[in-house]
Amino acid sequence: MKTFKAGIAMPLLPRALRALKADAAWRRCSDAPGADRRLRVLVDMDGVIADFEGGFLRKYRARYPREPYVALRERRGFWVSSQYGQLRSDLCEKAISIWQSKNFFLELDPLPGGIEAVKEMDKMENTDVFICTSPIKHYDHCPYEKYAWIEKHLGFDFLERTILTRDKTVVCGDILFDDKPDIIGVEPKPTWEHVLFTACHNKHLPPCPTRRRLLSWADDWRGILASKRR
Ligand code: UMP
Ligand code: MG
Repeated sequence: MKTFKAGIAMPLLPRALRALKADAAWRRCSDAPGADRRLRVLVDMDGVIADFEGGFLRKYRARYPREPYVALRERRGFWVSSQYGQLRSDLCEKAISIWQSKNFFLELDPLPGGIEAVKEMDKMENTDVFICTSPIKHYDHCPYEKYAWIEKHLGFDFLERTILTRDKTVVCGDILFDDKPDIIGVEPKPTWEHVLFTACHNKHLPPCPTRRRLLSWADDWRGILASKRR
């Protein structure tokens, strides 16, 4: 019979606990009705818990102090690079150079209330929270820095709950809090309800009767979660 020293068995314990939680999360996917139905919440990173727009503008103005820029109140459309390209064609590449730089993603400030909300959600019963974020294709720094940012602000254990994908439609969940107005991909009918998180670039969009908004983390995100449990 095999015997294990305590030092070998101990690291297996957190893994076993994680496996149990993963199994519970799977049961949610099977749409089990009743009390043990778990809610899976997907939370976007840039523009929802990390201040991409503010971080971009600060670093763009520091690197290109003589170039024109778009104030946050003038931002329109999800793509920063497109609006800068419309301002002057060469500014599109200059904008892109900012988020391709080392430390750009790592040094983003958290958006007000976002970290606290995610931590609170994560402690709720029957709730599985995942960070679901799209890295840029210029991968020198971004994927590493996204993981590092999550570890720094949410803790090492949250890396277990981190999804990096360019296509969020293939991820299965109940709710996706995301600031991008049009989330499209290969799956025409994603399982999640997209709740549009208000950002400088989307706040001027006309109200859409079929889509809920979360104005900020001070808004009623708890009510949105509760509505999905009913
Ligand atoms: N992004 C661009 N171009 C832009 C604005 C943003 O490539 O003009 C990138 C930065 C982020 C990603 O990596 O898009 C946004 O990711 P989500 O927040 O949608 O996950
Ligand atoms: Mg976003």
